[in-house]
Amino acid sequence: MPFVPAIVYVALGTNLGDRHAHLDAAFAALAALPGTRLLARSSRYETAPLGPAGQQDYLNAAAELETTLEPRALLDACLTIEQTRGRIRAERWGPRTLDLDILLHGNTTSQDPHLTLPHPAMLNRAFVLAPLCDLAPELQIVGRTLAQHLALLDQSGVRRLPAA
Ligand code: A4P
Ligand code: MG
Repeated sequence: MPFVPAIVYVALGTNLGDRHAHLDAAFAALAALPGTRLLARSSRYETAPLGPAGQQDYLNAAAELETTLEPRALLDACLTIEQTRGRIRAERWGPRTLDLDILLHGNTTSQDPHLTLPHPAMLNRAFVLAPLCDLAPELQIVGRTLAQHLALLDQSGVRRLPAA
C-alpha cells in the first residue's frame, strides 16, 4: 500500500562553491522526486557559520514538500542529492557543498540516530528556524509555534536575502 502523503519540511545549507547554484539544484531535485510535490520554498538567508572556525558563511533555506516517500526513502534520496552536488563528509559541522536535513515528516517521530525526527537541533538554530518560519510560522511544536521558538533565539547572524 502506498504511504499516505505527508507534509515534510527540509532544511538546506551550503557554504562551499556556487552556493546559489547548489540551492537551485537541490530545490529542483526535491521537486523531481517520485510521489513528491514541492509546495513552497523559503527565502534564502546568509548565516554565520556554526562549527569550526575559518568557514565561509552559509546560505540556508527550507522546502515544504508533499510526498508519499516514507522517511527512510526520503533520507536516502536527500543523501543522493547531496552527493550529486559533490558533498564530501570530512569533519563534523565542517564546510559542505550541500546539506539536506529532514526537519519534520508529518507527525512521524523517530529516535533512530540514522534518522531522528523531528530533527533534534532544529529548535536551537536560527539558521534553520528563520527559513522554516517563512513556510509554517504557526506550526505548533513542543508547546509553541515555530515563530515563538524563533523569537527566543539570537538572530543576529541571520540575514534574509532579497528575492533574486
Ligand atoms: N540524520 C539523523 N537524523 C537526520 C535527519 N532528520 N535529517 C543522520 C537528515 N539526516 C539525519 O549527517 C550525519 C547523519 O545524520 C546522516 O548520515 C543521517 O543519517 P551529515 O549531514 O552527514 O553530517 P554533519 O552535517 O557533519 O552532521 P550534522 O549533525 O548533520 O550537522 P548539522 O547539525 O546539520 O550541522 N552553520 C550555519 N550557519 N548553517 C548551517 O546550515 N550546518 C552545519 C551542519 C554546521 N553549521 C552550520 C550549518
Ligand atoms: Mg545533515
